[in-house]
Amino acid sequence: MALAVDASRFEGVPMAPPDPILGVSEAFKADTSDLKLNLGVGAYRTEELQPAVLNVVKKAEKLMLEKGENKEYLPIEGFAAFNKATADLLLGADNPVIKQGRVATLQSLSGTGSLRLAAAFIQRYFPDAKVLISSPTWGNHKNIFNDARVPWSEYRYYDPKTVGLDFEGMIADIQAAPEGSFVLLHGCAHNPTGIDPTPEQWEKLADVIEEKKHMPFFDVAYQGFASGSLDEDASSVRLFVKRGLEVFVAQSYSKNLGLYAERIGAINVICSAPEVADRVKSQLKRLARPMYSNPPIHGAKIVANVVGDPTMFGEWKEEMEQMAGRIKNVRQKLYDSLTEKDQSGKDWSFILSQIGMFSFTGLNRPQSDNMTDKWHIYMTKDGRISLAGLNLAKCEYLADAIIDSFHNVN
Ligand code: KET
Repeated sequence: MALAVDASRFEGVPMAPPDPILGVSEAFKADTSDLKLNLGVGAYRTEELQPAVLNVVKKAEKLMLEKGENKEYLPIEGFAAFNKATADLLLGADNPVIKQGRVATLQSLSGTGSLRLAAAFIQRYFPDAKVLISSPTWGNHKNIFNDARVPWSEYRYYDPKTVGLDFEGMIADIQAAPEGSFVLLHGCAHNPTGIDPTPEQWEKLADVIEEKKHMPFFDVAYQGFASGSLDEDASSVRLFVKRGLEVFVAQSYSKNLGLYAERIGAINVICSAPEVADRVKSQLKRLARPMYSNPPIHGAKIVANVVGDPTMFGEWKEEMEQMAGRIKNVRQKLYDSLTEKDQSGKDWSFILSQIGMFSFTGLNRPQSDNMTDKWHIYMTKDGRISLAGLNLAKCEYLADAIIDSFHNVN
C-alpha cells in the first residue's frame, strides 16, 4: 500500500525549460498533423524522411558480431585503434605532429562530451582564461562552458545586413580579447549560419590568434558534410597545426557516420612536444575517470573498422558524398521554389551560399513560431532549418511557409 506523501523534498526544484534543439523533436512527436515536418535537430534523413544507418556501418557491425568481440571495459582514454584512426582522419595520417607523438587523443562521449571534457580541463588548468564563442553559435556551447564554470564572451560572426560573415567584427573582437583566451571555432559548416571563413580569412584569423597567444579550440562536428571531402573539411584545423600552434579539437561522428546514439567522438590536443602531450593526456584521463570512467566501445570499433579498412573507408566516402549531395539538391530546390513563388523581389541567394546541414533563414522568433503553429514545420527559434530533414517533395510547401512567415508576420 502506497503511503501519501504530502511534502516533497523536491519543492525547490523548478521545471526546466525544454532544450531549444532537442525539445523541438519532442514537440514534433506530439503533433498529430499529416503536414508536420521536423527541421529542428541536425540529423540526416533519407528522401523518404526516415533515419538511416549507413551501409558501411552495417557491414562493420556484421564483422564485429562475427568476430564475437567481448564487452570488457575500455581503458580511460578509449579504444587505441579508434584514437589512432580519429587523429589520422583529422590531421592526415602523415602529419608530422602525429609522427612526433605530439597529439593527445582521448575517445570521449561524442562531440558534446569531448567539448565538456576540454571545458573541465580549461577550468582546472586555465582558471583565469575565458572562451570566445561566435555570435550566434550552436545552442549547447554556452551550456557546456556555463556548467564547467568557464567564463565566455561572444565575438561577432554573422552580419544580418549582408547575410554573411562579419569578418572585420570577428577579427576586432578576437584581437580585443585578453591575451591567452581560448577561441572556439567551428572547423567547417558553421552551425547555425552555414557560413565559413574563406581560406584567406582562416590565415588572417590564425595570424591574430597567434599574435595574441590565444588558444584555438575547434569544434569539428561536420567533417565531410560541408564539402563532401574529409580532407577539405579539415583544412582549417590543419592550417593552424601547420603553423606549429597548440590546438584543441573536439570531434564527433554523429553526423558524418550517422552514429548519433552511439556517442562516439574524441578530444585531441596538439601540443608543442611529446612530453607535453603525455602530461595533457594524463590529466584528461584524470578528469574523465570520475565523470564517466571510460567510454563506450561499440561506436569506437565501428569507426576504427571503417577508417582502418581501405575498402570500407572508400564506401564511407561514397555514402557521405551521397548524403551531402542530397542536402545540396534540397537546398537548390528550396531556393528555386522561393524565387519562383515570392513576387517581392527579395534575394534568396544566401540559401545557396550557406553550406552544411543547415540553412539560417533569417526568420525571427515570431516568424519561426508561425512556421510551427500554422504550418507544422518544426525548427529552432533562431530561424535555423535542418535541410537534412527536408526532401524534394516538401520544398514547395516549405517555401510557401517561409514566404508567408517572412511577409505576413513581424
Ligand atoms: N558541435 C556542433 C557544432 C553541433 O552542431 C553538434 C550537434 C555537436 C557539437 C554535438 O553533437 P554530438 O552528437 O554530441 O557529437 N548538433 C545537433 C544536435 C544537437 O543539438 O545535439 C544540432 O545542432 O541539431
